[in-house]
Amino acid sequence: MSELSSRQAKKLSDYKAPEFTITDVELSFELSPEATALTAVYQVVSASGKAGTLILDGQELKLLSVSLDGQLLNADSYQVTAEQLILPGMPAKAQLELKIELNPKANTALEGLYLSNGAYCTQCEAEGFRRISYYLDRPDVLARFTTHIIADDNTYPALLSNGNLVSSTLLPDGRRHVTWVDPFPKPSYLFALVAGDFDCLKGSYTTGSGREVALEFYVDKGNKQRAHFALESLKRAMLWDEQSFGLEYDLDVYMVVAVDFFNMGAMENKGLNVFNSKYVLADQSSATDTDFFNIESIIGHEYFHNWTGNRVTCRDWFQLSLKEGLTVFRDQQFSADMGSATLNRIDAVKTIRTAQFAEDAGPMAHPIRPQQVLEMNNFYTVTVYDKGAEVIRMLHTLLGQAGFRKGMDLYFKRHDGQAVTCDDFVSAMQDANGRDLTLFSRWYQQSGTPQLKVHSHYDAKKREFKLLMQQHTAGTADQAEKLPLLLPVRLELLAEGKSYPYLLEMTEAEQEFTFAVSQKPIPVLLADFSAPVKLHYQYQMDELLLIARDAKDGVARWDAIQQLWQMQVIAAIDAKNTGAEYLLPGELLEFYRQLLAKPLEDLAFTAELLTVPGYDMVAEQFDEIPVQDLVWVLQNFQQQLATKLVEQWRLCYKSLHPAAYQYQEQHVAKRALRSVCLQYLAFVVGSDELLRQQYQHSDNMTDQLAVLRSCRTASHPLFAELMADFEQRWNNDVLVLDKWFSLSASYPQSSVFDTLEQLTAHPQFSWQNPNRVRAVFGAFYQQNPQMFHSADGKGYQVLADVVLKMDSINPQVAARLVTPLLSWKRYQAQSQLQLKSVLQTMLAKDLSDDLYEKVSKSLN
Ligand code: 0A1
Ligand code: ZN
Repeated sequence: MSELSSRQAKKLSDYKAPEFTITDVELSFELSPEATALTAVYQVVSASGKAGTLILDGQELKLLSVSLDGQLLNADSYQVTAEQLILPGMPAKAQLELKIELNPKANTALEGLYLSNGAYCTQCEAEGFRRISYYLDRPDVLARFTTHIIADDNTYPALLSNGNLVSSTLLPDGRRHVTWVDPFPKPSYLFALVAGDFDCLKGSYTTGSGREVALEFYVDKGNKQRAHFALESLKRAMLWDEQSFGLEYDLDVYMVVAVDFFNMGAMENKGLNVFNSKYVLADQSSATDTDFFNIESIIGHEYFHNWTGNRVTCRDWFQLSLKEGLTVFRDQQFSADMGSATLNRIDAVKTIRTAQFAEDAGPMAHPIRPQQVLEMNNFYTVTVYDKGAEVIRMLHTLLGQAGFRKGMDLYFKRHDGQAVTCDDFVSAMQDANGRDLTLFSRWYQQSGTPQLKVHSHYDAKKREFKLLMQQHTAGTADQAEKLPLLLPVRLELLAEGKSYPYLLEMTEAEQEFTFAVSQKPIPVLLADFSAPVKLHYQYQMDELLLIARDAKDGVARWDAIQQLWQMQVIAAIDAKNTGAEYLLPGELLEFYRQLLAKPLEDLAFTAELLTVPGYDMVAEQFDEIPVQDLVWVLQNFQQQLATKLVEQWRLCYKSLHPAAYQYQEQHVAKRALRSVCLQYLAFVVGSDELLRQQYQHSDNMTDQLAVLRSCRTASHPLFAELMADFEQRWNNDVLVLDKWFSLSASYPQSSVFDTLEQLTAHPQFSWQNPNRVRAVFGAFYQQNPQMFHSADGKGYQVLADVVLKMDSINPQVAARLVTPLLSWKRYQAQSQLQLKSVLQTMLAKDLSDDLYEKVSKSLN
């Protein structure tokens, strides 16, 4: 794997249109776990009308034969390399037939054709189709697919592929032969095949124009009851896309298959979505409110891809944000319309401020349209997805709802059925609105987090308020020089008890804005987080508290409290370093006291305001992260709030009587606030009874898990006992048991290292299943900073060993798990040395491209 040829990065600037294309594909699979026989027939056409050399992509394939226009070719008339099938002398138009043998059982990378608990399934994005057959495996080659599947009818009653089922025949030998035809030309990454024995939940949806669509959810036997919520979510998503964008579904059937073995969340294959089962299956006793929320949002996301991704797809993989940024924006708007817009926005802001800002500051920094890629799977990132969505949101902000819709309409009118670029998208927005977006396009080219510094001045005589704004983006690992960007800055001026809204457009490195106001206002800057930047403005504590009470925008109110906490963190660390005790200021306690005495109407928003920011959020403010100080300070703050307001937490908790479980906005909100109270109460003595009561008597997973989490975070003595009970209860339900795995791995005490060993020896643990590995080790590094960064470097060593082990099983998962080790430059001297050393050891091994790209970059 380490020879140079496989380490060639591809560049956006090297893009060339394909010399040959494939217009029609006919695939016939005879399924067998270790020797699936595939016959692939392609209609190949040269773009120039001339004969030439056809080069197809392929990986780890056993090629049995090649025929051209019905003639079997001699092995010396073509060439097979580790990654290509080269056919010189290809006529301008020909039919190519390949026979290939596949071993799905041996496929632990979960790309291409593999087995998940005995069911066949595929994953082809980004470059997985080349593990099924030799092909022009690039998104700008669009072909009509016909798929035949032949398999034993008893063992695999469900034989599925893209498009519409056109025939199904029982063969004399007990096998069934089905044929699927997908009328929409598509790139190979959207191909899918599934074969298995499932329970099927059926529903239907009638589109606005009267098309009857069958909806089918294929789930493991016995799980049908847990698929209802996903089915209803799908119907809501279908209706929403019609109402919001005028977009209807286009096939007779929409299928969703839930599988246990999956590298990501879900996949939008045309007409046949494949989902990680954790994003389909839910009921009140096994899933939390957050699980329900995620299911609706991901079901929406994959459905919305049918237009933004499938009908209009990407020209090349550098354009990934064309479909992903846009589709995340669409799923965020959907979720906002299904629930609380403010809370959804707060969630998105948290993602940007933690993971995305961290990515910008680390060795893998890249623009939302990357310029260079070694392994495409490494670019399914929070930058491409979530910052990509922020970029779309800024367009929405600048053009307004109606202007944005005009742009979308023009985009579909121009590009339906095509593979296009991000520039094509921006052009449609520009042309539909008669507005020059040249400067805006820089967001696609430039990586990094802009810093926005703001100073204000009030001239009482002139009654003028001035804002001096400066933007600066520091160089990133991939790009030293940066230019000013177009920043939409939403602003409220709070004065005379009123809020005056503005939308500023900053286009220069430095700009001054003047406002006529009759008294000195308090500026609420970057309301709704209108641009993905780091804002610096010297607020006073009383100003922040006022914003938290009076701003119109909910995100700004929440953000004011976040900033207040950031100030406390800095002050507390300073105090700690001088050995002094730091007490939270009275004003802040008073704000909390009042909020608890009289929660806002929106209980979920109240819960957000009452929550001390998480470690990740606080850490991102530091160039060099003082990990243990932060962990200590955040713990100390919770302890102080718990003790000083103990009666208030108790009263508030008691006032929120639980009702019979429903996944419904007000109910979710009430549980959220109740959980926040419980979390604080776990820090004070005398809460055992209350914790135990809630654990034993609640009728839903949300409330039970809240108890376990509270005990974990406060290192409460009840933790061990309740966890043992939980394990026993859910031992046979791996999806639920993953919650137990995560809680165990995030226990913030040194005993966790023994625990990790026990967890990987657990009968339900499997290195082959990404959900299990992530449940344990993802939780360990994401939710246990204290132990992951333990002074002896043990946490780093443990993760490095796991990454190496995983690299030989599933490189994609390994390359995701390695992320926290890469940003060694952000930590203190001792940790830097330890991290660097584990990375160097890793680099000396024979790594997959996935892992090599990340580790080598981090050591540059
Ligand atoms: N397109 C999917 C995400 C996805 C990407 C890659 C995968 O395997 C390598 C799987 C899924 C989405 O955005 O939902
Ligand atoms: Zn997507």
